[in-house]
Amino acid sequence: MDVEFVTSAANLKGRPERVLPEFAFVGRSNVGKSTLINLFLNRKGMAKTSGKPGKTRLLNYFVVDDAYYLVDLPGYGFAKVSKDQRAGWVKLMRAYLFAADRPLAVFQLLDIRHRPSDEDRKMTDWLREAEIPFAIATTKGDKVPRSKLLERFREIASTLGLGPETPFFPTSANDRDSTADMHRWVQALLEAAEQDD
Ligand SMILES: Nc1nc2c(ncn2[C@@H]2O[C@H](COP(=O)(O)OP(=O)(O)OP(=O)(O)O)[C@@H](O)[C@H]2O)c(=O)[nH]1
Ligand SMILES: [Mg+2]
Repeated sequence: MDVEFVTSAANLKGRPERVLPEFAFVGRSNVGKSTLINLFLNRKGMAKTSGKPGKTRLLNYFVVDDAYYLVDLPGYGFAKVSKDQRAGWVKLMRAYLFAADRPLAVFQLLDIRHRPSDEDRKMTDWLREAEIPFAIATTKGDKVPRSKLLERFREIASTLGLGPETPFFPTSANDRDSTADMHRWVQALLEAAEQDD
């Protein structure tokens, strides 16, 4: 897999000039977006990760195999933000998700250990409203015993009102194979998009 960092955009105007299908990663701060992007790309330091929430504040673009972008989006639910920062985030996210050339699909990340927050639910509602295909990717699978996984998935699905049509990708940063199904989903969407052209 050929991967390159392209650019960090503070707004829609800052998106890369070259238009390619985009797969965006959304989720609360610290959920593990940057970590999962690195795992998916098999590149350790590609997306900057941090123990402190709020690390990713821009739209960070990575190009994969000259074919599509992965976009690391700023997280939400970070307590230490001002009203203005929060409003700026909402504006940027909605502009991005509802743009004419919006992402081809979105991975919404959820920490497997926690019940989705009100903000997670709002994000799912936006994705439905924008009619963007989305999948749930759970993170930090290593922190939950296998015997509890099914229970965790059920709670997530019921809290967010997800039906069986929503793909569910359980991942764990210590298990690179856990992104295999995400790769397959990306390829399937790219092929379907090509046929639509
Ligand atoms: N144990 C474990 N820790 C993880 C996993 N995924 C992420 N982490 C840790 O969670 C913390 C946050 O990860 P990031 O990838 O920086 O989170 P982020 O969602 O990009 O955060 P922001 O950029 O602040 O929005 C880091 O300390 C990671 O090492 C996982 O699957 N298992
Ligand atoms: Mg990040």
